[in-house]
Amino acid sequence: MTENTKKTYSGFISIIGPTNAGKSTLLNQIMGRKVSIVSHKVQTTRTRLRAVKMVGEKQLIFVDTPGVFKPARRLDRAMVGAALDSISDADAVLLMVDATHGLTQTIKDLVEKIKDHKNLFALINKTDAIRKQDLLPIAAGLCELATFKEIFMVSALKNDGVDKMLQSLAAVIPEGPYLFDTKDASDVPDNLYLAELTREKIYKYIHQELPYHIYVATEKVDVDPEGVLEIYQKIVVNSAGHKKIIVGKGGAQLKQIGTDARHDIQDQWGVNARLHLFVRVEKDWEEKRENYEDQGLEFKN
Ligand SMILES: Nc1nc2c(ncn2[C@@H]2O[C@H](COP(=O)(O)OP(=O)(O)OP(=O)(O)O)[C@@H](O)[C@H]2O)c(=O)[nH]1
Ligand SMILES: [Mg+2]
Repeated sequence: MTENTKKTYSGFISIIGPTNAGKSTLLNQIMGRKVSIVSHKVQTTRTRLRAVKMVGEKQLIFVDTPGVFKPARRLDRAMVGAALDSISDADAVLLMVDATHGLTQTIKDLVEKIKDHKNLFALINKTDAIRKQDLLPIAAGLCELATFKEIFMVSALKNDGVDKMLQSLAAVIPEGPYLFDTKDASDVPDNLYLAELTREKIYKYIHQELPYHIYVATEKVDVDPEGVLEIYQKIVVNSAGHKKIIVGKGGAQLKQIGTDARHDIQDQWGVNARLHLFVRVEKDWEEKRENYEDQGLEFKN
């Protein structure tokens, strides 16, 4: 068979589930490196993110989505909207259940919305965190809610069950031309990814509600004569009180966030970097369209 008669396969797989189930952890494990930020807090991922993974000759385009929860604010609606919109063009849907929470009402409501999809899969994640005998009732409960092609038991954190899952998902990818380059990659623009790393550290160190009310944007990246990246970012908060918390005593908190983010950038990109963080108070930033576009989100009225 010559090169141009070889069959190609390509398709989208949407990872959907409640917030904090481990969707981004799974995507990073699939890609073998960090492409999506992770935190122990809920509502970490804000926008849809695509990552291409070649499994043999098949191109699997994974879509990480914001977790599904009951939206209250405009930002919440944009996040949940981005998640549900991803289902309509998906060739397969992977519903992620957090084994430590089981079949919550959020899962049940979500299954109602997706159960007619022709390639519906479920994944019970965090199998490392519960007893084996507690897994089966979750799987049985899922079977009562919808018809799943397969239910995977996975620990995204420990990379257990991920390869087997990839093989099963690859089997339903339709024949068609490659939609992206055939090298593993994600579609997050560099500036947004750099901002995400800083936002991840804010989720890590700031324990109040505050992380849900900030956003980070990369304003400029320069390269100095020694080849060091000079990265300028703004952290937008909506009150002076929040600014005080982020900056911390004598600037200590901001320094910790910045140092950690810089180390991450240097490790991942193999460069030297200086990270300049500015905290700006912008009351009502959540009501402004341009701040959504900065984050790759659609502004919804
Ligand atoms: N024990 C255990 N923890 C996990 C596993 N997968 C993810 N986690 C943890 O669960 C938390 C949430 O992980 P994320 O990947 O950010 O979850 P998410 O579903 O992307 O969350 P949102 O973006 O907020 O919707 C983090 O603290 C992870 O370390 C797992 O397999 N086992
Ligand atoms: Mg996430």
